[in-house]
Order: sequence, then structure tokens, then C-alpha cells
Amino acid sequence: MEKYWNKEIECASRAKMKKLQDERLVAQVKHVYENVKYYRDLMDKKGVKPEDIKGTEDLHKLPFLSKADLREAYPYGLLAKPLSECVRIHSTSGTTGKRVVAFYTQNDVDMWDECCARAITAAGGTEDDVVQVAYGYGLFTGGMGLHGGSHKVGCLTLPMSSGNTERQIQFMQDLEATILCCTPSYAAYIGETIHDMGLSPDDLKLKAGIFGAEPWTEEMRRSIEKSLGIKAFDIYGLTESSGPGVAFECSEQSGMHINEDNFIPEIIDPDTGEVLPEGEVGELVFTSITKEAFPLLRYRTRDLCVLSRKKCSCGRTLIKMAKPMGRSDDMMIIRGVNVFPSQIETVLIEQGYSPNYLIEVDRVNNTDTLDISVEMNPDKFSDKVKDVQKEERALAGAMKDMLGINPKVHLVSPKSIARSEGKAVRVIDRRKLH
Ligand code: ADP
Ligand code: K
Ligand code: ZN
Repeated sequence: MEKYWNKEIECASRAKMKKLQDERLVAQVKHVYENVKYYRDLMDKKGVKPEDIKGTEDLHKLPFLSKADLREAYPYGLLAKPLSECVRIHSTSGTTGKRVVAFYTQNDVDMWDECCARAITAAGGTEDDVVQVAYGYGLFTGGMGLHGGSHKVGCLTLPMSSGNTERQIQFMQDLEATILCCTPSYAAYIGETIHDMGLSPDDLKLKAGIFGAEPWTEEMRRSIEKSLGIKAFDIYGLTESSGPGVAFECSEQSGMHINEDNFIPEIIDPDTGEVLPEGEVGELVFTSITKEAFPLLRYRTRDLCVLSRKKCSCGRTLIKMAKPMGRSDDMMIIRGVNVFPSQIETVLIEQGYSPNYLIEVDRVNNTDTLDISVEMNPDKFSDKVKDVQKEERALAGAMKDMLGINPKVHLVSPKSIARSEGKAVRVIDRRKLH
């Protein structure tokens, strides 16, 4: 039986949700216009007044905000409440450049905890569960976000933070953790370490994992589910709109429900800024309608994604977003062809390799080069040059079928590529350094 944390909201009729969003949006635009000079200037420039926004159908009239705006307004330029009413600061991981900071009032933290409580409940969590939070604690939102949600649900919470993997597994065993929260790359690493320690999933009580903060493929999901003996749920979020829990996966495991009572999503054409109809792939944009301290309107996430209102078997009516296929700035253009790291990951796992890889892009003699280092499978390990070359050729062939261009594949010895305890770094693009 599907359990909900807040059934009234999670299963609300479309009409009821729309009404709630309309009311909240109108109030939020007014709050921002009155308190955030930076955004008021953008609205004035576009000739939009708060009175012009009467409901979600008017959303498109508002100006966008981008990461560049956040950097320009750093640190207080988008703050909408006096600091005396703020109780917390978090910061992005800085994956793609200078960090940005976000502020929270107590109500903002409560809303965030509520979103994460919905995610934990959707993954089967109750007060009887032991939740091991192995996302990093600190400025990064992963740790504190799931921690707050776990408390709210009443789970016994283990604030492990990331790292110290063997101790992590020891606690998991001794304290019988049932739900693991961390990045998918760290979950894969934990699974690998469990195997290396001579343990199997049967030695653990784990039943579910809530993994996010970075892109991961369906193939990676299956591999983690197998190595940990669990059901793995996706969770999405970004610091700019609070943190993890903006969207969460349910038992159907096909896309994440967006907490649209707090975040209104849109999909836009990243080049023209035009709103695209449901079902089309584009850049995800969020408008926070309940956040007090850092209420971003029409924030461009740069995540490429697709939305769907198709009926979900879990009974939730919240709109769903597909797994983001990466950020618009993750996409590499190599010899004129668009390449995503996720495509490479898919091929690797399909071909029986571990999800440990490094992509290196460069330009030599005016031609783009693509080198992919992959760890040899320990079971098929060979030190015969001929065997290795044969395998490299086979893998390069499979890559070519997927990508449309020929990469150079390098098989390296098992365990030689650095493991990630947080967000994995998979791409080094040296063209940017020239
Ligand atoms: P940074 O932008 O520095 O990485 P954040 O820690 O706030 O800072 O990361 C938010 C970003 O992480 C999102 O915009 C998205 O690109 C990525 N992300 C978060 N959750 C997921 C997920 N479940 N799947 C894919 N990408 C995700
Ligand atoms: K409890
Ligand atoms: Zn669902």
C-alpha cells in the first residue's frame, strides 16, 4: 500500500493545486517586488507589474533569473527578508563555477524538511526506519536536507556525512540501517566496498536508497540495486530552490514528482526562452512560491529535462519530471556531435563494466579528441596486450554506435580511477584551458 506524507497535497485534484499555486504566486510576486530591488529592476525593465500576475498562466510574463544573476547579486542582492529573520545559509557545490549562497528562514527550513519527508515516505520510510545520511553535511544541501526530512518522519537518523566508507558500512551493519541516502556515485562505491569486505547484501538490513544531487542512468540504478539489495529512488533539487526534495521518486520509479505546491516548473527552449509544451525536452525553470528568504522566480536551472502529467500508479497527482539528462553545460560538442556523459555511462554498464570512468576531451591539430578511461572488469582481468586491445576495440565500437563518433577507449587496472564520496567528476575538457 502506497504511503503518503501529505496525502491532501500529494494527491490533490488539478483544480485544487492550480488554485493554491495561483494564490501563492500572486503573493510571492508581490513579496519579491517589494523586497528585492534586483528583481524589481528586472520586472520594471520588462514592463511587468505585480498586478499583471493573476495566476500561473501569467508566469511567462516574468523575467528569468540565471546563475549569472546570482553571481552578480552575490551575496545579499536577492535576499527578501532581513537577516534577523534568517536562520541558515547553504551554498552550491560549485560544480560549474563560483559558488552561490542561499538563505533560509525557519519557515523555509520547515518547507524543505516537509519536501524531504515526502521523499522518504515515498521510498517506504516510516518512524520504524533507520536512515543513514551519507550525503556530505555542511554548506552542501544534501546532508542537512535529508537529515531534516528523516527527523520529521521520525526515523532514527544516523548523521554519518560522507566518507570513511568502511566505518560507514560497519555502522550500517551494527545499527541495522534500512534506508541509505547519498549520491549515486557514492552508493556505487559503498556497494563495491561491501563486496570487497567479503560481505553481501544479506548481511545488511538495507531496503531502500534515496540517491540524487548528480545525474545517474537507469543502468547505474540497476547496478546499485543489485549490489546493495535495495530499491533505489531518485531525488532532485538544487541549492537555489532549497536543496534535495524539489522532486522525488515514488514506487513507480519512472520520473520524480515535483512538489508543485512549492515549486512551479516550466520547460523552456534554452536558446529562445520560449515556454515549450508538455512532453518536449528543454531547460527546467522553477518558480519558488513559498520560500521567504530567497524566493527565486523563474530560475533557469540549466538542467535538461521533460515534464509529464501522465497518471501515476502511486496515486500522486503532482507533475513528474524525467531524470534530468544532464545540464546544458554538461553537454560536450565533440567534432560537431552532442555527447552527454550519461550516454557513455549507459554503454559501459550495458557492456558489463563498472560505472567508474573518466572522460577526457582535448583538441589536437584542430581536431577534437575523446578519450575514455574505463576500469577493466576484475573477473575478466588480463595482462595480455592482445586481449586488452581486443576488448578496447569492442567497447569503442559500442560507444560509436551510441555516440556517432569514434572515441579512444583505454582499459585501466581495476580500482585505479578515483572513487567519489560526493558528486563524481567524470569529465575533463582541456579545450577550455587552451
Ligand atoms: P552545483 O550547481 O554547484 O552542483 P547543487 O549542489 O545545488 O550545486 O546542485 C544542483 C544540481 O545538481 C542540479 O541543478 C542538477 O544539475 C544536479 N542534480 C541534483 N539532483 C539530481 C538528480 N537526481 N539527477 C540529476 N541531476 C541532479
Ligand atoms: K523512530
Ligand atoms: Zn508516482
